[in-house]
Amino acid sequence: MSKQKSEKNHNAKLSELEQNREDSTGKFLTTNQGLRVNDDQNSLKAGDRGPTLLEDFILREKITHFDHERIPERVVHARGVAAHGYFEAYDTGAQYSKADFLKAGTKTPVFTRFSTVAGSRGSSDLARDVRGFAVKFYTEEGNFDLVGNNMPVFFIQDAIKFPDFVHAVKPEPHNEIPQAASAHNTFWDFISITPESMHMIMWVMSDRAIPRNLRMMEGFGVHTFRLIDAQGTARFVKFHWKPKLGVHSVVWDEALQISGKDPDFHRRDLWQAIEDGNYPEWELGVQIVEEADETKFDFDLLDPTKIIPEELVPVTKLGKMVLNRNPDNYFAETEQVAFHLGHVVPGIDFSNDPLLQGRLFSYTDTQLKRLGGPNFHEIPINRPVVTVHNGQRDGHMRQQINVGKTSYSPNLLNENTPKQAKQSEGGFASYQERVDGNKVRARSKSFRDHYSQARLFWNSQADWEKVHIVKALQFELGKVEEESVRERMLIQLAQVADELATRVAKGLGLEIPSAEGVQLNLGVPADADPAEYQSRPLTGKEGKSDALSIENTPLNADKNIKTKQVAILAADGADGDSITALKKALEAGGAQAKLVAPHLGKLRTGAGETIKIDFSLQTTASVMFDGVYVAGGDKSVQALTQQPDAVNFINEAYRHCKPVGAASAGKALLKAAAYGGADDILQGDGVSIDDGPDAFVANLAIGRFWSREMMSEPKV
Ligand code: HDD
Repeated sequence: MSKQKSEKNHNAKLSELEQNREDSTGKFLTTNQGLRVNDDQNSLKAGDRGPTLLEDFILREKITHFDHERIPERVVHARGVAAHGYFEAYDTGAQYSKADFLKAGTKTPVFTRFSTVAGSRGSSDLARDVRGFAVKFYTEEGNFDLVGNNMPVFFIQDAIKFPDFVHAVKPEPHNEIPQAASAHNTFWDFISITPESMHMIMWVMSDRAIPRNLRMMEGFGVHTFRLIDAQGTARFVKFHWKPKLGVHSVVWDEALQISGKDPDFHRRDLWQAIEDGNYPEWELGVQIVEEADETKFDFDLLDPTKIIPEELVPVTKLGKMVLNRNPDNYFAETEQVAFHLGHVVPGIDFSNDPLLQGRLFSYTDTQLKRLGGPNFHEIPINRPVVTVHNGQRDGHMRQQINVGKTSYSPNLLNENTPKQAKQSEGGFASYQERVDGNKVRARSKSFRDHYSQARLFWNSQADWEKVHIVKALQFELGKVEEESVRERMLIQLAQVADELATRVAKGLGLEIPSAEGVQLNLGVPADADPAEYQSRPLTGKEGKSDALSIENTPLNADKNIKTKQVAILAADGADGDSITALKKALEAGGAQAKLVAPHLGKLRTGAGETIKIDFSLQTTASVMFDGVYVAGGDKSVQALTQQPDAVNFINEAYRHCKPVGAASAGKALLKAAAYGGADDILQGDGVSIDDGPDAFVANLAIGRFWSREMMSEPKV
């Protein structure tokens, strides 16, 4: 590791990792035993045309290690990307939690991993899916892991259903198709008879499931947790991560294309933003509910398919997270990091959410398989920044050399140490919740409201968001081969909102069937009366919650162009001044301009200057950018109109509702790209024909122009 990189954005965890970093620059090649290797090109043979000798320990060591390079991928969340950074506490948290890392001004190193859920490690970033959002805080009291998602609810209410749910969404077992996609029979079969999933389905069918990048999505702890203050008072909380850049998504057609053009789109974006110094930031917040208020809502705080609407309980910000350094090695850090909900510190505790309770088992168990044994906490990325002392010993790959004779307690040979810590000394003591109940396998009646928050979500969406949800469902159910599954889904959607079901049904060419006789899985134990488990009927009071709509996220209020990517299309003969002026205006606002031309290398402007080209039309596409601008210069524009890729570039950007701009000569390319009336494109919202950059930059700040989609796409 170069000294410069290892010292960049330094924190306690990064310096702790220093002892494990290896840098081969300028060094001799050695075996794993440190022996210098003289010939790494040829195996040891009996004569230069003879057989290889078993004696060749160098060959054997190299091949054996290679043969064992792979470990099992995560059973879910296999594809991910991660970064280092820090969390800095505001002065708000200490009154609710005694956790050391929430004391005002405390800076704690973090390692954050984002992931898709269903796809395998080599799948595409742009699958329609939930995104994992897992943060490891290396606090002075030990590691705290907040293992959440970018959606605030989950598909199921009880962890015992997790394997069923995952088996349904994963590729089908007989042919392992489709990869990283929920658009298939088994997923929708399961969902169509599982009403508790309907709220989550609304989120997954919304644009939240196809983020523009990982820096522009929210995160949620999902479950209700507890914060415990210095006096021992507990309060229920829901954790939220709010991105500084607001919430942004792509459209489905874009997602499909990005999956082919750059399957690493999100991973690349995060990496590049950090390398460019555009450090992503989120604020951590909590919704706080006093214990006395636990039952005052018309949903159960322990039910992970429910949110607490922000209108009922606002989010109190506790601090901010900044990701400011990429890992040095993907496998060592991003692949080997092991998160677990049960990694908590004093001041944070659990609730009885049955999904949370099951997760408390699953995460350590899965690491034993994935990382191969009980010492995975010793892997550098998983080590806390504080020292570890206990009587646990041995196991595969043990790193720690425990000195002394005692690995048991009580002992007097080592003064009964390591010793227990009092709470005043930082010892963790579980919150003493009073629990009194019969041992039952059952689901609380308070969990039987399956539809009202799904409807709340639907009601809260802007018109364009509703269009996207309808289209997503038409796509997903359109890929389902069994008509009975499609029909059952229409019955489910009709419970959420008639309008939703009717619009989806139109695309499927189906009528909404009667719900009579459909056997739903309502979590009924074999000996119970199904009537007792019926979903609670909607009350008609579902209303709206502004925070649920992407349209209302902070960036959309505070419009800016920070970190947006713009393609400037040009060919030889382009007007260099129009390129320079736009670049300057974009960079002044924190956006990035890339010059895209028919060929790579240098572009020769009309005035004879040369400008470096960033991408050829072959190596990029409009779906990689937030907006497209056509440089001036008749010769350049004429050349571009002859290039199908350039015409397509504009056509797609327009279709995806992005800002499209052109210097006045560029009109010709826009017209060539128009579908429908050739002049319509010039009048479209968010289309600017202007020799100066101002109008284009203003449109870029707005983002997408959904009115175009409403006009040009088939109505759904
Ligand atoms: Fe999980 C990984 C988030 C329910 C069992 N989960 C995993 C990761 C995230 C989540 C972000 C990836 C961590 C990483 O980057 O390494 N999981 C969630 C959320 C859930 C949830 C927000 C619901 C609120 N998970 C859930 C249940 C179970 C699991 C109910 C099992 C009963 N999850 C796992 C796992 C994984 C995992 C099998 C796979 C890899 C790993 O743990 O380390 O144990």
